[in-house]
Amino acid sequence: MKMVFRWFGEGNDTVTLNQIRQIPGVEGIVWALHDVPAGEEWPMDKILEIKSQAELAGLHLDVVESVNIHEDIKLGLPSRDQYIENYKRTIEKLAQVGVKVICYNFMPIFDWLRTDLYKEGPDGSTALFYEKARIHNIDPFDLVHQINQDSQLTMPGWEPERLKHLTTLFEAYTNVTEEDLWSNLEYFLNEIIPFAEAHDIRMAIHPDDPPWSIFGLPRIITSQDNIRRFLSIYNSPNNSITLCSGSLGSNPGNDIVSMIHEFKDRIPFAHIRNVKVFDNGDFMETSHRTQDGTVDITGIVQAYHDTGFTGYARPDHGRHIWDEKCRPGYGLYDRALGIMYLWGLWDAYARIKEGNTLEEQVKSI
Ligand code: DNO
Ligand code: MN
Repeated sequence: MKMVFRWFGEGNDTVTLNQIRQIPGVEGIVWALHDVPAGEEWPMDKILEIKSQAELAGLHLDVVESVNIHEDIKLGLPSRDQYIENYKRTIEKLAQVGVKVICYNFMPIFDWLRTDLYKEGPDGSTALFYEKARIHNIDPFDLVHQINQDSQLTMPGWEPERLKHLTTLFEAYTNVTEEDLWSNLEYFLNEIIPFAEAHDIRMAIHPDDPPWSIFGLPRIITSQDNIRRFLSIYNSPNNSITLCSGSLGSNPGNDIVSMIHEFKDRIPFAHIRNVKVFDNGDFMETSHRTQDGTVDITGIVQAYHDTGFTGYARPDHGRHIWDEKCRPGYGLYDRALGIMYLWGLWDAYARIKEGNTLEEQVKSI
């Protein structure tokens, strides 16, 4: 397991590279050019700027999250071909600087969705929260407005520029079914995966967050069955997944441990985090500790260990603790604590394995 940490870039993140390099076992940043709109080709000079910043801090830049997909590709419009061309040009450049994994998602209009960015927990910390009843009653425009007001920094997927066109976007999706989205995804994969293969880059789709339809928009990367279907569309190690335990885990019906065993050769990138799911369908992001939420983080780390996981992992989101002022879900403290929990479990399993081997050796004498 190679530990990495998401960084939003100089001036766009409250966490610094020097802080990141001091978290035990972190070797690289997970990055993106957040100011380049979805669909546009990434400029090489900006890519090189991040490369030199990361290298100066002794961190690699193997993982990009995300190169976002233009809505026209998800909608299957004729203009998608130009956006797919741009995507290929970006892949080419990322390969040149040594990128190995590109995370992306195929969710219509929105990326992750929550109703509160700073919901207070029993211990006074705050975290991202999803209130089912509110989602059913709120107008998407009001939600976008509220989220953008509450967050101090522009969040990926919620760029005001893009969301200004919300009405047009919703209209465009009126008759788009889940099957349409599957076939538009297939078109994208047939174009992109051979290209990614040639450039030695693993494309890793992120599951939908939360993994169900919202505001009537189709969502398809939601379950073990659907991930199986996704992987079979294009059978190649370069067509792979970012297994996000928190996104999938907000549906308690999803068995992440089973997914790790089934999809083990197709997971170059793991997001490991916990959520607490309530009986009424609400969920709250929690600390990484298994007992604090509904997701079996202990079992998940064990499954990665047992399957010999050598990919990249990051703690994904964290709570906001110790009065930290940070990007929602992306503070330093709780994510660093999360990493230490993951290493604790990982190192313990490694020791148990070693122990067994020694025992076996003793037995065989
Ligand atoms: C949620 C986060 C997401 C993720 C994007 C990937 O779990 O990891 O914001 O970054 O959906 O494209
Ligand atoms: Mn995630």
